[in-house]
Amino acid sequence: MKRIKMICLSLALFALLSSCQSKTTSEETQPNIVFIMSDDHAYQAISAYGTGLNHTPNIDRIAEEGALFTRGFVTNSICAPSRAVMLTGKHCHINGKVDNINPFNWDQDNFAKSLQGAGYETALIGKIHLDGLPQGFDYSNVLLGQGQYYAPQFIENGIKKIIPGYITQITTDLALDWLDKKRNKEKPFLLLYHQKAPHRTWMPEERYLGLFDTVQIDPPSNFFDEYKGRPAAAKNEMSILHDIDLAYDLKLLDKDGDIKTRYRNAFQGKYDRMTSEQKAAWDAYYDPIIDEFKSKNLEGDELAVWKYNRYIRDYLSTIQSVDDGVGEVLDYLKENGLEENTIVVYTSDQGFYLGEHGWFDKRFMYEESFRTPLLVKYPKEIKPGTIVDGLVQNLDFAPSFLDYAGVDIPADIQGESFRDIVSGETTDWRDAIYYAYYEFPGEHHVKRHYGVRTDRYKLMHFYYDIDQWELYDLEKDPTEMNNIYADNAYDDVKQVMHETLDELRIKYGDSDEIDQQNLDRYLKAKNLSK
Ligand code: SGN
Ligand code: CA
Repeated sequence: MKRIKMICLSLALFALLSSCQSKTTSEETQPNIVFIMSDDHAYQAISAYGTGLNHTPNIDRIAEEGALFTRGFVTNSICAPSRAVMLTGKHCHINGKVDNINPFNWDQDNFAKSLQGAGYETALIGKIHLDGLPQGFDYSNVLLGQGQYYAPQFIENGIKKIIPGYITQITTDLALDWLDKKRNKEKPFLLLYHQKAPHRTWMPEERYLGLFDTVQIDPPSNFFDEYKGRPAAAKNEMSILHDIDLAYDLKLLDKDGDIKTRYRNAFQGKYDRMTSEQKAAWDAYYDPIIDEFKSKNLEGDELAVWKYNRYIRDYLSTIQSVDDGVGEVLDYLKENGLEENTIVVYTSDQGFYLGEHGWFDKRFMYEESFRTPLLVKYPKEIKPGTIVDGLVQNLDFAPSFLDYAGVDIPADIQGESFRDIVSGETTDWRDAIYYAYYEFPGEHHVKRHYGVRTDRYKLMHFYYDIDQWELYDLEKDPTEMNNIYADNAYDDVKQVMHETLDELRIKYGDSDEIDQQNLDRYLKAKNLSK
């Protein structure tokens, strides 16, 4: 009798232990998901990535308590398409949102709709940059288009209103308000908390004006790139020296009107949104900089480095407010007993150039804009300090969230759940990723291109009004200065990379015909002909 009791006890214990270790997600344990996305936040500007540019203690907490992805990428380095990929788990040429111009079809499936159908309470707060009433969300309070740093216009469940204050704090307050007061606390929740910052025109919050002024920041080693062997990189409008606007981007809106620039009036409109107190703080900071600029008469390299410093200081200052918001949300989860069962993700809609190749902006498949920061924590399942080196893309968010929630992943989703590589359950993962960028002719003049990246190599094809292939050995040339496409020593690599690219285009259903249709649609929307 005693023996039978012992066996029963052991069996019960075994069943309990194996249920704890299994990855299945039952309804009672469905995790909450807080998906934080900022806009144009380069991984180089997150201290967890170790570049030393700035200090982001709250974003870093996510990696300390969870996982840091060292190879997070997008499929198309531009805002609205990136968000469409994130929502649908499908490449742009499949979900239809290939550029910032044509509309997004909200009627198609997205992972928020699936989670809603599975009993989740869902909300979307902040920037989404996809026109139309968001579908899949019980509550939405989104920015109108790009949004404004000061006194931004929001659309709450379809109704527009201007909210006074600074955009990043407002977005955080709205997120906290939904978490605390608006959601149904009986249900698991999905919160998309999406910041506009640090998007152009990098307007800092009053309290962070001048935060980086005590340090001289050196531009990256390839800041004075001459684009040898890379004609597509040579022809665009992303140069800090030539294209950044003194008034619009660098805030040199002098009261005398001496500094006349192409976008001065546009920046005046942004400045005019501030209250008189905000303007006073702003002027107290920028007026002496304007005087300094006028008195120095800088030229050439000196001017380029000066502009770089103005740009990077404002950019980093806007990130400090984003980091504060992350801290407030993490604290809320902790203080309300939600920490253990909540997945928190921090990412950006793509990366950004912080002076690499002499640029600001993104769009290219070169590393700094192709890559995006990605940090994920989920105390129940992810060990603190986990490093994930697999090639992950924004394509993988939708299936991963559904997987964590124990909801079926629709068969037509093209991404893959990263859940098992994060937990360490498997190392079996893809070895190549596909990229395509379409917005040309367009702002910043980055040519249409597509390509493939493996762990070590990258092959890209620029087309439309150019026919240029580029190949990089990322191990030997991490800053992509040396196009080795014509180097015979890499003939074998080139062949394998071409084959891999062809395979991926077939796998993801991309083709020249589909591209032509998208091109026609784009040119029509922009009233252009080839
Ligand atoms: C705006 C910016 C561009 C930026 C695009 C796309 N100009 O048009 O510099 O490349 O957005 O950015 S601005 O004068 O309006 O700031 S995206 O992240 O939204 O795709
Ligand atoms: Ca963006």
